[in-house]
Amino acid sequence: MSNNDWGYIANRAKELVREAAKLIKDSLKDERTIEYKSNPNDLVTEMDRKIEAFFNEEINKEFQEHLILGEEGTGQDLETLNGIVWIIDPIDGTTNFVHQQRHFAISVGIYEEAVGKIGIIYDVMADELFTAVKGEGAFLNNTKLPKLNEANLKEALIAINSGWIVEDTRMLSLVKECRGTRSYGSAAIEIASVAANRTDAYISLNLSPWDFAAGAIIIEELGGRITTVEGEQINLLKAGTICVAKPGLYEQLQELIFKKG
Ligand code: 2AM
Ligand code: CA
Repeated sequence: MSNNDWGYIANRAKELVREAAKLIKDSLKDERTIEYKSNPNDLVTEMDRKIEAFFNEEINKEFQEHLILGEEGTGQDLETLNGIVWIIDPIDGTTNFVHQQRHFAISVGIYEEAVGKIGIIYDVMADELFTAVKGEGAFLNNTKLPKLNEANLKEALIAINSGWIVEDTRMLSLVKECRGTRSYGSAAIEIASVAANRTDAYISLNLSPWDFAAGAIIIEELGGRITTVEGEQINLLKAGTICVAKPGLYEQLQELIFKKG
C-alpha cells in the first residue's frame, strides 16, 4: 500500500472506529471508573484512555509513519501537522457517556500536511457513521449527504451550550433572534447534526482540536463553514472558539456577534 492511498486508509479507519465502538458498548454493563481532569465538570473514564490506546496500537502497527494527536495524551507534544496526523477523540461527550450511556461519539480526523483528508464521526449508540473523504462528498451510513443549503437566522436552530450564553453576552442577541437552541453535549455530534441538516449552526467558546478535527472535514465537504467565532481559520494545534454554520447563516452570525461585541 502506498503511504497515501486514501481509500484504503479511510476503510481501515472506519473499521477501527467500529471495533472501538464495540469495545465501548461491551463496557457499558461494567461499572465506570471516573476521574476529573481540569475541574469536576471535565470527566475522563478508563474507557476514554483504553480506546485511545487501542487506536494508538493499531495505527502504530499498520501505519508506522503516521502520527497521532489524541485527547488523552497520545502524541500531545506535536508542534506541527507535518506528515499524516490522526486527530482522535476516543469518546467525545464523556459526560453523556457517564450519565446517559448515549449521545457520545468517536471522532477521527486524518490530516496530511495540515490538509483534512478523512473525517469520521460515529454516534455509537445511534449507530450513525458520518464519513467524508476530501473531494468525494460526505455520507451518513451508506447515504450520500446533500450539500448544505443557505440558511437564515430567523428560521435557524443553533446548537450552543447554555454555559456560553451566560458567560458571553454576545450570545444573547443570537439566542433571541434565532428560532431555537439545542445542546447535545458532544461537539462531534453537534457538528454532525449541521452536516445532516438537523440543525443549522453550532457555536462553542472552547473546544480542543480533537473535538472538531473530523467535523471540519465533513462540514467543508458539504459546503458549510467552520472558523473560530472571531472568523479566523481554525487551529488544529490549540484550543479555541468554534463557529460552524450553513452558508448565509454563517455571515449573519459573524455580523451579529461582531456588531454586538
Ligand atoms: P469531551 O466530552 O470529549 O471532553 C460538551 O459541550 C462538549 O465540549 C464535548 O464535546 C466535550 O468534549 C467538549 N469539551 C471541550 N473541553 C471541555 C471541558 N473542559 N469540559 C467539558 N467539555 C469539554
Ligand atoms: Ca473526549
